[in-house]
Amino acid sequence: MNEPKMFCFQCQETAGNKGCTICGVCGKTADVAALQDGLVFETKRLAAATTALRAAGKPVGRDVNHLVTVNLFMTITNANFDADAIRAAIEKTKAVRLELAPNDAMGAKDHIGVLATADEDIRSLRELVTYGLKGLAAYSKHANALMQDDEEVDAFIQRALAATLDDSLGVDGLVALALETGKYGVAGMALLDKANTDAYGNPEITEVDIGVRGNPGILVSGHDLRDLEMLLEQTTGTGVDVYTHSEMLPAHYYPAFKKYAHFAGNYGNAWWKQKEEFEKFNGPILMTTNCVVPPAASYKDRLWTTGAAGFPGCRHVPGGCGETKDFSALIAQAKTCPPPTQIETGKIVGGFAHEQVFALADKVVEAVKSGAIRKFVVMAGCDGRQRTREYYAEFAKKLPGDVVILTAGCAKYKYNKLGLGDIGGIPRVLDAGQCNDSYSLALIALKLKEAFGLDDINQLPLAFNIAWYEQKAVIVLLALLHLGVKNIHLGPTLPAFLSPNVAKVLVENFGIAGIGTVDDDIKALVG
Ligand code: SF4
Ligand code: SF3
Repeated sequence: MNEPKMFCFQCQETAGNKGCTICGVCGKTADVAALQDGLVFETKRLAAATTALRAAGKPVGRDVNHLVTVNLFMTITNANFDADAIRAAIEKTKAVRLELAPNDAMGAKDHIGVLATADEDIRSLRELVTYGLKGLAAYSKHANALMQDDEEVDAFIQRALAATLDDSLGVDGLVALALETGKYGVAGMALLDKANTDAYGNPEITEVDIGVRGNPGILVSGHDLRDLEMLLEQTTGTGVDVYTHSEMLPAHYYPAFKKYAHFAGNYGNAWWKQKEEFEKFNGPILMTTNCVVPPAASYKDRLWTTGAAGFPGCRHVPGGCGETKDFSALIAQAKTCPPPTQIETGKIVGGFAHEQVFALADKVVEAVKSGAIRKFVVMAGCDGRQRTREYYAEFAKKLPGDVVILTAGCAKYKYNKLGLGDIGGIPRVLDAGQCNDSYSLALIALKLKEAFGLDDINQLPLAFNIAWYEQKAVIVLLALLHLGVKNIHLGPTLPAFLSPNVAKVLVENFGIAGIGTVDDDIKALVG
């Protein structure tokens, strides 16, 4: 067999559900894959140095913590395709490590890339931890952008990264580390929830327009609310409207953004439809994070990146935590563009994060007690382009009318426009927000547990049918496992990075299962 040009199996779309070996299904080239492997390794090496410093009672600066989180974020699926940006991050990381630990003599070559670990179970667990940490780093980075940090989370990210280079750590130690990653996943999502709600208020029930207005517009995608805020401020009074795309939709639910009259609505759907939708949007598009699809030439000069996102040939708006980014060039471009072409009309409703649902708790509990609501199904997670994901639209359509869907993340686009109705005024699709707002769903479940006087979250009339795609879903999954949630169905395929033995551990201890047919799964999950 020929040597693979690259090896990556971190996302759900990995080739043949085994691994991308020639180029990424996502569009990542072998060169960029090698650079990302190098950046992950250099970041782990820096983490080993900072972990040693902490063990010696020495402090580690916030800028070093932020470097670790941004580096990991850059290697998440569909975040950064820009070889130069990744190369620069590698050089910066090396320089910081040499400053902190001039005598670090670790052999590099043995640790770079997934296949450097020969034993498939150790490899599987190291990658499970690494991908969970990538997701956690992404969420930390968003909190950092709002000037909130949790030193314990950062110290854990670095300790766990270092542990994935530790050859003395066997299967049991790595399983424990994966579960501990889930614990810090909860802490990381709590940090981000606090950062978002401190800055922008608690999400509230909101109708979001999905049509267009007559002005030129800027479309903002990704997950970074601080970037959106700066853009809204800088576009005020310019005659340019701002629309959200994909994971930025939940920004409309926050009270603080409602004051911007030019915050026009949500345009389009989940990330994978961006080629046709960005073409039709006509104006500039700002990608604040993943998911970036390699752009068509027709709109490449309108695609801008910022933060951890990047694409070669697309302009990047610089700026770190606490700095004000300058979006004037993007705004100037918008003014020269025609208004967006309408692709949909109507409204969608969301904003069912924890405080809003707590305010409705009596109504919800009453509906369950009276039998009006039979069950809740958590269908949070990611959307994707594979046909097999039609399963989730079908599943939502075929769910009995007395079942409520709790969602977060871009998975919702498979069913949030189906008009699934309501139960006594409670919509059948309750959208808490972005994938990180799965934390809200966990708080809602804990609140229901309390309201019903149960000892165990698994006794609730609640089932989990989660769709995953990239590494943020991995940290959400590990967080749910840490909270004691059992019998999660995960699809459309189980991760390729789970070796048969590691998958067995998850099945036996947590009842994790894949998906089957829609009818069988509805029977199994809601009876
Ligand atoms: Fe393949 Fe996914 Fe890795 Fe891209 S991120 S190279 S699609 S496994
Ligand atoms: Fe979506 Fe990329 Fe995961 Fe944040 S935008 S949920 S896939």
